[in-house]
Amino acid sequence: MSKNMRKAKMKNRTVEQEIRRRTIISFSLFFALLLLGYFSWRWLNAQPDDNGVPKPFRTGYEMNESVFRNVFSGNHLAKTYSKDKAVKRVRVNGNLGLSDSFDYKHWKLKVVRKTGDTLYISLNELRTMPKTEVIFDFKCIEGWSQVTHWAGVRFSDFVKKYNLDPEATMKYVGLVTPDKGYYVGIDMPSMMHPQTILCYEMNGQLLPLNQGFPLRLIIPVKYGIKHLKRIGTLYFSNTPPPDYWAEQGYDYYSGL
Ligand SMILES: Nc1nc2c(c(=O)[nH]1)N[C@H]1C(S)=C(S)[C@@H](COP(=O)(O)O)O[C@H]1N2
Ligand SMILES: [Mo]
Repeated sequence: MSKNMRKAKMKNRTVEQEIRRRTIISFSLFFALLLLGYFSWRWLNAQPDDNGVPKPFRTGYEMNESVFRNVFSGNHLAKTYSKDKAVKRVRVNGNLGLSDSFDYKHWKLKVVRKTGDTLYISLNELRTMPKTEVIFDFKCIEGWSQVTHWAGVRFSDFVKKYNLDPEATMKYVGLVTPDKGYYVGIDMPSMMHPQTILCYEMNGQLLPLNQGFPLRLIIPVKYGIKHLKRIGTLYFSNTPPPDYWAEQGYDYYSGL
C-alpha cells in the first residue's frame, strides 16, 4: 500500500469507523496491561520467600539499605545541642525487659568475646574511663522526640580498652537485658560511630532505674527502639542478632 492510498483509506473512514478503531486499540492495550500485571504478580508470588516477603521485595529493600550505608559514615554526626536545650523531665517509654526482680547490686556488664570467653565489667570500672557526653534530639518511631542529655563510655573507646578489635571486625553487636525480655541487634558501623555510648548518666546523674540503670545504649544515629535500657549481655556476631521490634515487623536497621 502506497502512502497516498493509506491516506485515502483513512479519509474514507466514517466517524463511527474511527471511533470503533480507537476503542479496539484502547481495549487491546488495556487487556495486554492487565495480563502483564497478572503474570508479574504470579511471578512475584512464585519467587522464593525471604524472611516473610518474596525475594524481589527483600532485594529492593536491601538495595535501599546499602545506598544508605554507603552515604552514611562516621564523619556524619547527628546534630547536637547545648545543655540548656535538654529537657529536665525526660519521657519514659517502654519497660520491656526491665523486671522488678532485677538485682542491680550484683550487676556487671557481661561481654562475650569471639572465642566464647566472657568479661564481667562493673559500673565503677566503666566510670574510670573517659566520659563522653551527648546532647541530641532523641526520636521515637511513635512520633515524638526530645532533646536529651546523656553521658557514658564511647563504644569505640570501650573496644580499644578491652582489646575487642577482633570482635569489632564482625558485622553486628547484640545487646540483651539481664532478664532477656528485650534485645536488639546493631550493625557494627553504627556501634563504632563516635556518638554511640554505653551510657550511665542522664542530666549529669546516674540513670533512673526505669531509664536503664546501671547501663543503657545511646545511639543517636538510630531511632529510640535501638537504645536498649539496662544492658545485661553484649555480644558480637556476623549474622543479624535477634531484635525484638524487627520480629514485630519494624525495620531492622532503624537508622535516621
Ligand atoms: N529494655 C528496654 N529498652 C528500651 C525499651 C524497652 O521497652 N525496654 N524501649 C525503647 C524505646 S521504643 C524507646 S523510645 C526508648 C525510650 O527511652 P526512655 O524511656 O529513656 O525515654 O527506649 C528504648 N529502650
Ligand atoms: Mo520508641
